[in-house]
Amino acid sequence: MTVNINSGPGALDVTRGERALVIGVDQQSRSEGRSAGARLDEAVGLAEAIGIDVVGQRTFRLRAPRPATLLGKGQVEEIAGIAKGNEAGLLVVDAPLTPVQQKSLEEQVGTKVIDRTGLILEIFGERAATAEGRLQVELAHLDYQAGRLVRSWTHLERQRGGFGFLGGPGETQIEADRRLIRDRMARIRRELEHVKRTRSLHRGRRQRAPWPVIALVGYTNAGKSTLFNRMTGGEVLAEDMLFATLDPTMRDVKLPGFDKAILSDTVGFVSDLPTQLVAAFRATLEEVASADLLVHVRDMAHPDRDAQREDVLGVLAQLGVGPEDEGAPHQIEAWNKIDLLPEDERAALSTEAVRRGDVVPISALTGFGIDALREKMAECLRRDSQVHEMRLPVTDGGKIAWLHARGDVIEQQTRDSEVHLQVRLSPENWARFQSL
Ligand SMILES: Nc1nc2c(ncn2[C@@H]2O[C@H](COP(=O)(O)OP(=O)(O)OP(=O)(O)O)[C@@H](O)[C@H]2O)c(=O)[nH]1
Ligand SMILES: [Mg+2]
Repeated sequence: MTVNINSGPGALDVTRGERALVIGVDQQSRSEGRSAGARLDEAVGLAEAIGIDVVGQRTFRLRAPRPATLLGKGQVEEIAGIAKGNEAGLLVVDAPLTPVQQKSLEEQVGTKVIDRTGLILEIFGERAATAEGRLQVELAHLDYQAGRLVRSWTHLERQRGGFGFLGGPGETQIEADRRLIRDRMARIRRELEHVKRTRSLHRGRRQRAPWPVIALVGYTNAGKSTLFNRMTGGEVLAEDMLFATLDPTMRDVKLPGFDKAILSDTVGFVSDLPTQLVAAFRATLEEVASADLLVHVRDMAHPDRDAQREDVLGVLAQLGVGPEDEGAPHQIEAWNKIDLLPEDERAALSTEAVRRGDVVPISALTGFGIDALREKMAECLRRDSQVHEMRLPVTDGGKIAWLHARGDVIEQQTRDSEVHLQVRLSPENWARFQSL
């Protein structure tokens, strides 16, 4: 039996357990710094993340992309043969397809076809857990779908669960679908506005919380959740599955010299993230923007680790928290999974890390380097800090407690009804303190 993964209007009709072929496209221009094999594995991982049964996978080399089908004629015939032989009902193409290419491939291969963007949207559609996340994903889905509504495509739209009824007299199916999509998008935007307003109220309250916040960011499957669990004793889902985490989670973390700090686990990034989804990320990643420190967790055993790093920095920049953005949190890198590397490479990375100073090699799995990472986090939170002298009325217990939590209290004396303090504070915290 097949179950519809998405039943909302954004659904692309991919079904769990569906037998599928995953096709990689090796194009010179798109493969910079990546191995075709690792890329194909990732696409298979994405498909498996929503329960698609991958019955065949293969990368095709592309010399000159054909406008009609992207792939060459012989290649399309070959794929059709493989699909038939494996009784596949779905073809996943790990590349962006134009609506026309998608339609031609569906006809010539004889299966449904989705591209990488469609696949990622499916995953997010299935996983989004918060009201806001669901709305953002639905919006992205509709936006993607609207672009796919092309003339002469009506029969397919119906098949894939278009809105399925005609509008007024003389209105074509496509026009009706377009209008419905537009209306629905407008409604979602209004709902989102409302959710956002509510959230910023909550956030206003949280921002006054005196604890420093550290956010883990990184490519999907890099080990963020494993590290989060190790450092906080938490039990979030950490699995060898792409996009295991979609909603941010926060928990207390122990850091040397800090009464309390908060660690935030976040959704992973992936290359060629659909632009429609970046907005969805922005919403879930507001925690990241308001964090005091970002720890970029990297899978150092991955063949594409450098390309992945670029992807992550690219998305962070789109979110306005790239290393160059003004007011963005400090960033360090945690070089994870070094237990998987041979001894000599591990040694080389350790030397490099010492030289750079903003990097800590770790293994979230074995616990190697975690204490050093705690030290580094604490050091960064204290960086640029200055000692401030102040006097507060003894009755101001809230502010005094705040200073103890956020800063490093070097000296404290009570004279008459005043408390004299010497406190080391980061510039951010000093600014916060003044607005308390
Ligand atoms: N060998 C090894 N495996 C690790 C290490 N850290 C994490 N893993 C494995 O990597 C896989 C992914 O780990 P997660 O913690 O779920 O990764 P994530 O970054 O949270 O991934 P998403 O939530 O999907 O973005 C799991 O199978 C982990 O067991 C490590 O240091 N060494
Ligand atoms: Mg995770």
